[in-house]
Amino acid sequence: MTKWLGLPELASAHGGQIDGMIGWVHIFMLVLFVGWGGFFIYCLVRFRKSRQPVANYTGAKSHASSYLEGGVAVVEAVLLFGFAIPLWAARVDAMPPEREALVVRVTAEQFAWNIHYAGPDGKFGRTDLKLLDVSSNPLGLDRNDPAGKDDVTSLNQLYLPVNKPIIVRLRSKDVIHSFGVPEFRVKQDAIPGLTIPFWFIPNVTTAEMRTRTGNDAFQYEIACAQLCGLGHSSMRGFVTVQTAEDFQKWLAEKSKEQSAPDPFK
Ligand SMILES: [Cu+2]
Repeated sequence: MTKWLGLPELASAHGGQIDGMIGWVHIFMLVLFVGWGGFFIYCLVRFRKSRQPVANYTGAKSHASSYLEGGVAVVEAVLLFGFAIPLWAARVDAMPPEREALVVRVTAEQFAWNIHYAGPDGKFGRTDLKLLDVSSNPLGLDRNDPAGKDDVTSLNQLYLPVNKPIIVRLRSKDVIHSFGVPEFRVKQDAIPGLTIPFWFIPNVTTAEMRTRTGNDAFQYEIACAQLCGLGHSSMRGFVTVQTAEDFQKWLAEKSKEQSAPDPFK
């Protein structure tokens, strides 16, 4: 229904509702625009100088415009209470249970996205500021913690399984950033000092999207949606949506690779 708005391709379960909302707001604003525009032109003609040489200090006596404004307020209230607030509540209150979802920690920093998976054991390892090293351990992950041995970290590469609820726990190391993936209809600010959870269900794999768009190089992109400094425009991450099997394989491989002792140390 919202193809006419030129929105990006849709690749998440809840995205249709957001598009519907955007569509209705546009339709309603178009009606308002035409209505008020017409009224304006009517006034220009009706109250032109040749017809109305002397100003009338009493003004309009009918209540038509008050009723019209009342009607507009009612439609706006319906948009707000009927569509926007229920949609927002469903996104924010109804988090899926963690055992049915994949939990990923995403930590934004100038100018990169640090991704952290709990690994096959499903438990995040301890992180400690003292272990933080900008180049080798940007999250300060303690590999000696039993829960942290199999954890997987990556830079700017977010891998996700298709059709599974994803809970992202979003943080920032420095300034305000914003995690935005237009195809998922997801955008959330990262605020220093807070961990903000949000969730979505990606429902189109990267491979499917490449066929759908006819673009073999298609990539879902995490665009930082808050101007966060000089390197803001280069703060790009990529999301690869895979089948559940491919994702498990990827996670197991990375976990093995990263838990092996570093041969260069
Ligand atoms: Cu940023």
